[in-house]
Amino acid sequence: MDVGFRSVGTIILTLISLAACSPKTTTSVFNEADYGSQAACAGKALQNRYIVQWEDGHFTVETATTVDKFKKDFLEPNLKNVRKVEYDRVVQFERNTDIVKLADVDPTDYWGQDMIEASSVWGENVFGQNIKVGVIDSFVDTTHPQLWSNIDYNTAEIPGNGIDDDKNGYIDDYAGFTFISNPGTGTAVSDHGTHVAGIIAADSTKGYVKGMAPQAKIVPAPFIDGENGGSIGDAILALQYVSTRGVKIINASWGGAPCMQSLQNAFVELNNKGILVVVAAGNEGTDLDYSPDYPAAFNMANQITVAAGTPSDMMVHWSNSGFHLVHLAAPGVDILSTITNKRVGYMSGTSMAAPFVTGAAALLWSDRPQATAVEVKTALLRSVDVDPARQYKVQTLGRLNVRKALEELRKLVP
Ligand SMILES: [Ca+2]
Ligand SMILES: [Ca+2]
Repeated sequence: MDVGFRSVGTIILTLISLAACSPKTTTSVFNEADYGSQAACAGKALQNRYIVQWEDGHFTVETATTVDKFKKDFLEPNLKNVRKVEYDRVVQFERNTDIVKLADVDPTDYWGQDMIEASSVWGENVFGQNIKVGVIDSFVDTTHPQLWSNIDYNTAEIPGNGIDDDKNGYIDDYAGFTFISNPGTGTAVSDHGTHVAGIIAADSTKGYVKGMAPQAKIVPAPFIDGENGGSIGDAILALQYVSTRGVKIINASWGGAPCMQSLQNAFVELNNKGILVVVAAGNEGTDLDYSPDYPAAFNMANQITVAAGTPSDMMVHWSNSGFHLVHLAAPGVDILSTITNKRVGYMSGTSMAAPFVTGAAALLWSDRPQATAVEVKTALLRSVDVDPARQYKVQTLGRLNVRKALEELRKLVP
């Protein structure tokens, strides 16, 4: 199987180098044929929005009423400086149910943190100090008593005055920045982002939830409002934003992007900046090696893709898997974390498993700030717990153990 993957890679590289030698045209940077013409690319497209990557690597999202107008008014005049254009599309959260479980919640249920031996790391005064984490998700309730002190506030920005005080291109980005152009229906605010943020960095001294890295700082960059999903273009803008805010790690608990070269290019930009991206494998119960889904299946050097395990330390049936493309498992069923309106509740999904790995990476990096993203990833993957009787269907066959991961990183980075 490995040989097969390598030969596919060789063909792609050849095509790219040929394309680089040809003169650039509107058709070569914007292949409209990918729009709805391939079954694998049949994601819901947002037809009036175009993701543009410029030759210097940065991204914008452009709008136009028709594709002809876009090409004539935007693409042709800017062609020299544009590297790639794609239609924008919709992606969804990787959660198993839309419902937060509030009944039968045990507010002292730390099965996930216990299984991966987090308290052993906390016992060494390793809490994620000085590490910033980007949460690309839905709204994060920064007023939650367990979260407000662990938000990375941009103190050069005065909130709420409608002015970009620090001139970084984002107006009022005091507690992160919002990138939502595909609004949800109804009025309910999704708890997803608040729950994910709490698993990573809830302040365990201020309530029930034990965040993995309780002194790390979150940079919220919401791009999904709720049940309608969010736009890939907004996700890319959010990834780009947090990368300018000094984050070492980004949590991406969403997926379902079909054939998105732009999103992969955005991951390449993050890789160039040494940022680690932790991605939820998805909850369709499929094998990503055979039915790839993005960003989970990008397989970038700076990427970790996470499956979900149960309290009995087995792969949960709805978790996506893959011996090649999914790296490890982490707790993902009935996970206690922060939700809106100052509450706590359970949620389940690979969306909940990924932030355990994100928080573990923050712990490791705070202990070895000089480590590279690849070293942190290597330590996390080399140190998983493997039970021969019930191996996970993932590359490492095992489940996160943050105590062993820290030992491994200290060997790698003495
Ligand atoms: Ca600003
Ligand atoms: Ca301001």
